[in-house]
Amino acid sequence: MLKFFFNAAPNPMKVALLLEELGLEFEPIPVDTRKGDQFKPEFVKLNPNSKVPCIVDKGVTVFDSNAILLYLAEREGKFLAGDLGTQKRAELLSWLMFIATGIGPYSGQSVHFRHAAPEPKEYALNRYDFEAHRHWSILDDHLKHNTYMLGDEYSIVDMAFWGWVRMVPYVLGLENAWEKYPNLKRLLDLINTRPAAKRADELKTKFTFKTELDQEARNFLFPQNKRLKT
Ligand SMILES: N[C@@H](CCC(=O)N[C@@H](CS)C(=O)NCC(=O)O)C(=O)O
Repeated sequence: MLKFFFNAAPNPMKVALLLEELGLEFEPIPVDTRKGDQFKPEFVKLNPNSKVPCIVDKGVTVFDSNAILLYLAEREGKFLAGDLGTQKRAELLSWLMFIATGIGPYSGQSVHFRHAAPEPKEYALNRYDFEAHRHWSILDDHLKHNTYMLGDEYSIVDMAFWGWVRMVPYVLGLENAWEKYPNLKRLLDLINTRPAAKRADELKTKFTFKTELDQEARNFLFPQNKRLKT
């Protein structure tokens, strides 16, 4: 059976949604990153990047969330919104990579500098907050004229979007984020009506993950801090 290594963070949640949408049978395997499970040798053999998500299925290992979305959607021939060589295919690749290389990293750094980094952090926070807003504004504008990310058809790009968009108020530190970005909220609400989204969301409730961001968790999540002078 397909093994799904995950936690409740945005990148694994994209894959949880696709697995549920495809109706594939899978074994969820929790990776508690605040306890350092991502660095266990047996996990690093599967994902040398020591991050979730990762899947192993039929002898094939895939890591990195958007790679997994593309791999499974192509294998199953679903949620791709168009055939190879079409304009829709080009849009799918463009938006999928935009989410992978823009939305994810800038939102992640915005969270880090807003909620976890020590002072002084004004310069870094300003940069990542600015870039997170810039990336989310592009999606909000795009969604003014499109029901889903690729127009009328629900695809893996919407699933990649769903993983992160749920975090937008936290990413931007804005309780009223949805007033600023109503089109993001509209698509979030639309995806949330899907039974697969409910099931994906419920997955984390079946396991207990460490929630405290204590020194042990910080050492695992922010290993770069070892290099700082104390
Ligand atoms: N590019 C990777 C990023 C994966 C990633 O950053 N995963 C986070 C959870 S969303 C993680 O494993 N964090 C634990 C750590 O950094 O040690 C992907 O899209 O899968």
